[in-house]
Amino acid sequence: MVNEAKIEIDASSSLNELQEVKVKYLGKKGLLTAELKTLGSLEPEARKAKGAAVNMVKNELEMMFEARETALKDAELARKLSSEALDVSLPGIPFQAGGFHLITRIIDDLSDIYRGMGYAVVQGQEVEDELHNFDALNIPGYHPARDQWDTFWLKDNRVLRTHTSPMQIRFMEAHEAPFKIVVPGKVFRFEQTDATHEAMFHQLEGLVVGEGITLADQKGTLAEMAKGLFGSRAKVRFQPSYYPFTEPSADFAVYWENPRTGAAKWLELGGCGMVHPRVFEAVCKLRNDDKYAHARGFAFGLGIERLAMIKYGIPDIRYFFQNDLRVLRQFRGNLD
Ligand code: FA5
Repeated sequence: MVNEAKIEIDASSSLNELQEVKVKYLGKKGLLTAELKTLGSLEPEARKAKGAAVNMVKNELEMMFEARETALKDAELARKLSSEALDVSLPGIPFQAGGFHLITRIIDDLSDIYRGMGYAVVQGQEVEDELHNFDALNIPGYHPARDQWDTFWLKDNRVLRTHTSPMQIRFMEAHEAPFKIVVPGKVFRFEQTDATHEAMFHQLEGLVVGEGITLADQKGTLAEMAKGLFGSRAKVRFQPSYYPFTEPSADFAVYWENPRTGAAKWLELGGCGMVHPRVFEAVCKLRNDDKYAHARGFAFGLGIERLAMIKYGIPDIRYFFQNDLRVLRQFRGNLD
């Protein structure tokens, strides 16, 4: 029986087949079990002898089954391993790394420069009321400056803010002097778009209020910003200008040498000036106290797209917002 079983065990090529052979010999109705059952009818002497013989066969069969089972399992594992093998030397599947938009990166850079000078970076709201966008900034309804800042009106007389300056009012309503803040964010204007004008663009507003603040502090601050943005040789120039909410007012330009072309030029960045007393008056009215009645401070506002266009040689402001990845991908790495 052992020889026959060995042939069948060796011939079984899977664990299932082996199990069938096992049942045939060792199962409840198996051949060996049948032999064991005959023991009862034998004389004690013969039973003892046959019992021992049958047990030996049983042990031998069990060992053979176990050995074959191990061999089949090993073979199965080897087959699986080779079919599921992973070639770690193959190149990986490439994926596109994302990146921040150039405008976001410039806002981050500017915020860092101002944080370094002790400023807080605060956010305003994009939908404003007429009071904060115009009236409290000394731009009453009849004022011609309203034309310059024509914008999108909502049905309830609110507007998409035309500049970040309304945050001057909101911040002073809720905070005490002295303080230094910058406010980056989106602004909106009813513009005929062209290469240098968009209907939505970004500004950075600055406001410093405290005792003894002068226009010299304003100039020093902007010069520091210019050095942070354009390198230690950058300079700042003021030109007389007019804004209803500052007096005196100036437009400021930065002198910058382009490291790629070597060309140097003045670039207009934005407006600035000492906060107009009427702005402080409006704040006192809104706060219902006189804490800002004798305050002094300076304010400035600059256009972020214009800055980016000149620094990075982008010829048309509309490129920023057309989602053309060929434009945007150029600015994923180091900026300078
Ligand atoms: C203002 O908006 C004032 N609030 C700035 C200010 C703040 C002055 C505080 C004094 C004190 P202006 O309208 O000039 O000013 O806009 C400021 C800058 O925004 C401009 O210098 C320009 O860089 C940018 N800008 C203006 N209009 C557009 C436009 N349509 N598209 C892109 N950039 C623009």
